[in-house]
Amino acid sequence: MLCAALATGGLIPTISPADAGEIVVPATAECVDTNLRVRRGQRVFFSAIGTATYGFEGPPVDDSPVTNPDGQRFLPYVPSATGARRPIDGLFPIGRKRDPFALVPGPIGLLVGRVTRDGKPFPIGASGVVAMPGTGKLQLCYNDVPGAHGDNSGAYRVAFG
Ligand SMILES: [Ca+2]
Repeated sequence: MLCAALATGGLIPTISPADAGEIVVPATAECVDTNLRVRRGQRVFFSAIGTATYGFEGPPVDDSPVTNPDGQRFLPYVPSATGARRPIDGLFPIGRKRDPFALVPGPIGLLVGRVTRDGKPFPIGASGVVAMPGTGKLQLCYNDVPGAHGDNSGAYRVAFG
């Protein structure tokens, strides 16, 4: 009883500092293992950087946009309705592309997690604390349609703790 009381006494279960780590998530790999074992309800902090691409997209984009871990997309120029591409110094945001068939139905390129191979993928994004939906080994994934990761490029670097 005492243990149960302690477990529900308002303490937020987090992972041990010793289990904190960093991993590269290539966009070509559907998911990669973190070697972090988590428990359901445990809160894990994530911070992700980097850019990747999900493959060629037809009109009106007609190019291979770059994504960030929040699933925002960018082009290295300013597109126009006429097809003209005005060069810029940096990246031009073109919004998210929601795909109902992606690992997580939602933005392509989003950083996604799942607990064990068979777990249901859940959104993470670029930064934040996420309560783990299950118990087991945590995997991190690039949100794309399963089987469609082969034409991707780039990677996200993800710190967790
Ligand atoms: Ca793809």
